[in-house]
Amino acid sequence: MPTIPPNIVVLTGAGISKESGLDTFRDADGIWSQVRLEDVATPEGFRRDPAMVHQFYNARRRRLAQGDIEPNPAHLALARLEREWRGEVLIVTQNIDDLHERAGSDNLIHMHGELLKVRCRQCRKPLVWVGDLDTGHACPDCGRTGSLRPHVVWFGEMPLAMDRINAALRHCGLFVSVGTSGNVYPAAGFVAAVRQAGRAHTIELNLEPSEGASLFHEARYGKASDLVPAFVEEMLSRSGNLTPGPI
Ligand code: BJW
Repeated sequence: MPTIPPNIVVLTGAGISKESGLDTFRDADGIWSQVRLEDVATPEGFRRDPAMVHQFYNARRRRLAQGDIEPNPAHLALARLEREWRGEVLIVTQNIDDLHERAGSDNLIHMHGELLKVRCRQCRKPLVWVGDLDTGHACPDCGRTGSLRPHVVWFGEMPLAMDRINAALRHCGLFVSVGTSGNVYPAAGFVAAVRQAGRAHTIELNLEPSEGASLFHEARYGKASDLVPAFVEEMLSRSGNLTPGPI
């Protein structure tokens, strides 16, 4: 009987993009030390002051477009894993940057949305948007002015593609969490969901133990650009593409 390699789900967070030059949220120098999340990452904040929220995301969109922001070895290694692993590799990212795509990952879900898209609150259509957005812009589809908002998931809003994510978590043989602090649900609950399904080995790769660290079978601590390429090399060099732990 041929060995069937297990499907892999990789959850990524802001830590994977830190070495590409993008700020995390909750580290000492992170985004939440610069702005109040209630002001910029809630629907209430956007209703109160849309211009200020646009300014916050415009600055991040401009930063993402700067020449020095590029995928780092961790993004590139995950794209290699998807190409060379004989089972399915699904990346579920909480990040709104496009560094996984730029690294070559195809099977990717942006559960918290995408910085380079906006959507119309009237006709709900997401659109690619690379420049600045302000309250004077009209939706190119329905023509309504002031109805465009960043295509991101704020606190109190439902993350995207949850049905597909939950199905993948139930059926994977390996769950890997990279560069996330485990503070924000539902992503913070994925490891528990995987453990409950009882099939998969679980690994955390992070700079430091996350909030849910004790729930993982295995953990490695250090920079994503060191840990992820080493982990991928290890996975691909195992004969038959088998996981490191029991499945
Ligand atoms: C490195 C590194 C290196 C550094 N190498 N590693 C009470 C209990 C439970 C849940 C809730 C509750 N009250 C409210 C909730 C729900 C709420 C929530 O979780 N709140 C918590 C704060 C408690 N969640 C929601 O509201 C979500 N929706 C939801 O639950 O819907 C269900 C529902 C809706 C309505 C009614 C009923 C039910 C939505 C969450 C949306 C999160 N949005 C944001 C902003 C997105 C857009 C943007 O980017 O601006 O998403 S917040 C922010 O946090 C962003 C991130 O994706 C997310 C996670 O952060 P992440 O990635 O973990 O970053 P950090 O900074 O926290 O961690 C980085 C890690 O990397 C650290 O550990 C570092 O050590 C490490 N690191 N350098 C490796 N070089």
